[in-house]
Amino acid sequence: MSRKTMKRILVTGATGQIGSELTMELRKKYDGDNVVAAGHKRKPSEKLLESGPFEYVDITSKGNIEKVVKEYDIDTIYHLAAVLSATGEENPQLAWNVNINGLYNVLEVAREHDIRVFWPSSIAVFGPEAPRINTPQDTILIPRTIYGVTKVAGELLCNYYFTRFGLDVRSVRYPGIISSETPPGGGTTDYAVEIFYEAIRNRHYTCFVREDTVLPMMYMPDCINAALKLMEADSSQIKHRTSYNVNAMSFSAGELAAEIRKYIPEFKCEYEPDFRQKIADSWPMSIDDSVARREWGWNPKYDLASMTRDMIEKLKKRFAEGNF
Ligand code: AKB
Repeated sequence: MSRKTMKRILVTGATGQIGSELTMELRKKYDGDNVVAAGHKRKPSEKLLESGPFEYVDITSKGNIEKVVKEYDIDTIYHLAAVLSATGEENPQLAWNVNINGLYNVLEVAREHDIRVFWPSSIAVFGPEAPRINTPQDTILIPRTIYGVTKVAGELLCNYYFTRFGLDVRSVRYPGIISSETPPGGGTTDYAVEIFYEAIRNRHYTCFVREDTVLPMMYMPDCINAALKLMEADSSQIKHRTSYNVNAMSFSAGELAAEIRKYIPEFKCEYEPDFRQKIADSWPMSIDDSVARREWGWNPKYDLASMTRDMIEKLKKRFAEGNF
């Protein structure tokens, strides 16, 4: 493939939970040299550094983003750098600055350089006024967290850039993401990942939400597939330029602990809810994603049982190899 037809991709937040795995997947698909990983605070892994270019980018600086875009002749950006819900409540000013000014800078650079953008929104756009079961694609959005506020504002900004400037920006509303490679940081749904690490390491976990807390979740392979599938879809299929609901599974913290106990029978989970309980209680318990299924063929593969089996297998292997 010539350089012109080959994609030249920038991934912001490439050292994060989703970014680290998405970058490796994109490098497999488009060659390492064509996928620039950009991080800021977290140290990049050896794997990330060895498999393609890495750049330090502060997304609150438009100049920083533009420099990398020009240097590598970028035509696609996966903009994942963000402050999540729990950290956002501890520092709302930081959440606004990173999530809103960062997205604005990316959209401006994309507009000026004719770049396709993927940006993740979240189930955090919904607040207590929205139906909590099978939350529809289009419904009332009055989030109670600053993270949710930045996601609603971000969705509107993306839609504006599409209708006003014709910018090809695409988005999904991710639920909690479960993965075995890079731990999440600062989210309300982080317990659904921590519980696996602690179950394998210590046979014990103190969960920061109640046992009966039900939230929508998704396993990393489906999370990556959602981004790739949406970005590969024909423009005419993408009727929603705010963001798409994407669902995979819903379970309570207690149901997750019970599923893990099938593999680690002595595992004990206790529940000590903290400030994150209130955030979880304001979010949907399940999501109606029929619009994404219909318009661009979204179809998740993993449920609670298959995700848990795979997580335990992968983490046990990593721990046995001393690789964590
Ligand atoms: C969080 O918990 O903040 C995120 C999310 C649901 O967007 N994982």
